[in-house]
Amino acid sequence: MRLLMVLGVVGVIAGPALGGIVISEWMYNGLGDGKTGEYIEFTNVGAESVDMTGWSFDDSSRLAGTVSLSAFGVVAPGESAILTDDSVAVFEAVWGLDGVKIVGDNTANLGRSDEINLYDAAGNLVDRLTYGDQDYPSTVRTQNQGCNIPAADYDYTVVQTGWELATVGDAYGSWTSSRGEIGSPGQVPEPATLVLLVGGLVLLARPKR
Ligand SMILES: [Ca+2]
Ligand SMILES: [Ca+2]
Ligand SMILES: [Ca+2]
Repeated sequence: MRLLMVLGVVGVIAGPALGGIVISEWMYNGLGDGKTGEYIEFTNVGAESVDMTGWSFDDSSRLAGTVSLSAFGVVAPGESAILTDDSVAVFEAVWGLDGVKIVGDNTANLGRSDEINLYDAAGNLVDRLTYGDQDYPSTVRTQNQGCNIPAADYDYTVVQTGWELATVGDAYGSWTSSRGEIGSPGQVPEPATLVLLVGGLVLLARPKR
């Protein structure tokens, strides 16, 4: 009984997001015309597919339903999907992507200090990231460079010091877009790496369900 209670508490601390879709990378401004090219990467870090029909995004206004993510459809374990303010065609072209799920023309745009909110089909908050190098000193400013969130930190909802801007050839496989941005949209570490980094937390979170 005592063990179950301890495991339950740990599960709450680990947070519910670890079982499914998480925010895994973001870049608030890019090098497109009018500084477009921002993107948010969502990744299914769970063991089962997630149907994102009816899911939505909003920025700091925190309103479920603002930007539909239904077009992602079913996202497989380990798969990442992208929301951007570029058109889908432009984003695919500048990053050289093929086959990555992308929702384009995002109208709830990200600023230097802003928030990413992910809601499921019932309007429940699934994951959140509040960020801004002015509000949170010594944290990243993701202008023209993405920041991949370390897998061990997926449960955080506020930007952490120590998270790093993407550099070419980093552990996330980041590369340079044709416009000169650096990031790894649609790509996360190999599943084996994810298991090593998150495995312990997932195991601890499991008894909660
Ligand atoms: Ca922006
Ligand atoms: Ca998170
Ligand atoms: Ca990435």
